[in-house]
Amino acid sequence: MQIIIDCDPSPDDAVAFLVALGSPGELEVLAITTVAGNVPLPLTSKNARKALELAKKTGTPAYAGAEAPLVRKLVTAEHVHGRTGFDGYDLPEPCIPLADGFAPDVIVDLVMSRDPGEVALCCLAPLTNIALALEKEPKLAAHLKQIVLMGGAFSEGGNITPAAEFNIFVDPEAADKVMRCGAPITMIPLDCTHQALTKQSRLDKLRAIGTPVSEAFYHLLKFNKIFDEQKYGWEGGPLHDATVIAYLLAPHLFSGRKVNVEVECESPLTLGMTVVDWWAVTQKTPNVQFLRSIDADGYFDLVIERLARL
Ligand SMILES: [Ca+2]
Repeated sequence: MQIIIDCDPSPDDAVAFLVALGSPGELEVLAITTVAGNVPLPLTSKNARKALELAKKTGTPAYAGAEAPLVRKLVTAEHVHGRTGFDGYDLPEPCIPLADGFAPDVIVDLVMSRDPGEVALCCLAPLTNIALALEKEPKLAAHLKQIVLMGGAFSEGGNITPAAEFNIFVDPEAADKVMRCGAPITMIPLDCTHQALTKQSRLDKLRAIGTPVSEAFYHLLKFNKIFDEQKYGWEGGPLHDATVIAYLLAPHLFSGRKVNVEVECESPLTLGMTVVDWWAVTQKTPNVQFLRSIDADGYFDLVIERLARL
């Protein structure tokens, strides 16, 4: 399957695209596209290239996209990932440049230059780039194989406000546009990712791979884990974004159902909340395959197995 990975690295984004790059038999990564989110755009774009260079995957182009949400001021998450977005391990400044092109334009070009149903979008960040691409090319949604995104929540509540998950909260207007676009959408919310924790035993298995990639991500994820353990009182932090790639590789690790999902774009109290009609109490057409549980051990085994190939 051909995929484009839209992200705002933070370590879990990078783990996601490295798992994809470690799976060449199943996934062909056409491009990494970056957006402002966890940290501002120059840093997400730099972190993406740091991770590509670390894994010696510099043949995969990285394109920068939107530096701010569609209509709102950017909200970032340095409180989780540190000032750089990659705190916890010093990786060298990247040598490879960004590829030439604006990410939303590149997404349109890559998808529309192929047959319908060939390319899937993997969305690991605020959905600004995707909304801009959908705006630019009205036929894009019908041309996509699918959109798989990490974002939102149902019964788990929010992680940036009591009601909202970060990726959706940062650009709710973009998320709303995506939810309504008509492409097949699979959504992996906090309800799933909060079951997938970087327990020390799992991080130890990662480190035991014994490569530069595993050593770096052991420390980067350990840095994130400290914040999450204090916040939630759990053993480990959620490894959110790699679930998107894991779903493409091993959908049997997940379960959920097709439901209607809408995004709150107005209320100051619940801005960015994903309103999930789990019990079909409305007659609204289901627009999202909403995943609610994950086999966490199977997920981490898969992630570690694929990272070991790099
Ligand atoms: Ca992300």
